[in-house]
Amino acid sequence: MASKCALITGITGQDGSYLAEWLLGKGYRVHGIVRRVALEDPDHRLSRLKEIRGRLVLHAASLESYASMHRVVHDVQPDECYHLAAQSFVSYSFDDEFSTLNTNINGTHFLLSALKTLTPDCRFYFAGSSEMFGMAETVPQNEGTRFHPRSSYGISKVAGFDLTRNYREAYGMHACSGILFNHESPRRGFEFVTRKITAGVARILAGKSTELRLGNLEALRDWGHAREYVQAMWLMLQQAQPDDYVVATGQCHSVREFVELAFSHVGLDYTKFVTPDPELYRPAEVNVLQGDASKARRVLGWTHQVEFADLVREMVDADCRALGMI
Ligand code: G4F
Repeated sequence: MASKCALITGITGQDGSYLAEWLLGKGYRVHGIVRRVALEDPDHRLSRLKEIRGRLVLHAASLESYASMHRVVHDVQPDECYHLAAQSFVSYSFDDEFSTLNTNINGTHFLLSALKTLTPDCRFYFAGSSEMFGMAETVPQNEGTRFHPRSSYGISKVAGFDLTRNYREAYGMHACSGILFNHESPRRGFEFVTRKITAGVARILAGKSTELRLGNLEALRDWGHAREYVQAMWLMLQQAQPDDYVVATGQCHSVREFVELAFSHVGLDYTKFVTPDPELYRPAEVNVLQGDASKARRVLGWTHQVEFADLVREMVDADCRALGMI
């Protein structure tokens, strides 16, 4: 039997790179959609893919253009499509609501529409987010918890979730959403708080910096390891029936706990280096996110393995290693 073909949007990011590795390991032919600038600056923009670059087929295309999505789907004829690309930084979505809504909602819609027209049997994964829960009524949150997004990013993800469910119900597509809680790794972008902290710790240890400016330290998040979360995406598309799943560890910690552990791992006291910066507070914060992944555990057989403290230590070690500190 011929190997399956997967198409990944957002393949250059943290999740895309782990997912591509996972699918290659399963014998898939893996295609990815990237921005044209990424192909022109591969050392920088394709850095997470450097080990596997020769085994991937990359297509330059824009999520903002239906014609370009149509062309890629037509050329690739995927069996499975993982739609991970998005403007995914919540803070930035307050600075530019228009481009966040435009890219995230239209990108999902264009892709679903192209798949429905050209490859209606293709299985589709949408990267939903715990940000959809926002100011949630209950803790922990599961698939039945009402959405109350607190940013245009969260709103765009609710729209993508609804589009995905609608294509499933209206056109019979095997379309699933993963409602993933925060997931991190040494490949995380520097704009997100976990990597900002671990990179900051390494710079302070290396004598390249003396302070780390942070916003709300009391926010609570459910942090897992991204390498494990992409396996849940794949499992969703292997089920006979399409459905939506929360993916989370079920444990939550404050940003302050993350900071304290990251600094203490290298023998530093965070109170000497962390400076609160009101500019970094969000106009509307999501205070508590904690997921209940019992459905994913029951149906997919998925459960997290990497615990919070190990995740923090792995990220700090990786950033220290990159600066030659260990
Ligand atoms: O790391 P963050 O920027 O992640 P956030 O907003 O929770 O969103 C991430 O996870 C979502 C899944 O739930 C994804 F959908 C989304 O795409 C993204 O990957 O911020 C985490 C918390 C926030 O409460 C924020 O206010 O950290 C707080 N924080 C405190 N100081 C900070 C900072 N966040 C950032 N980015 N930078 C700070 O200096």
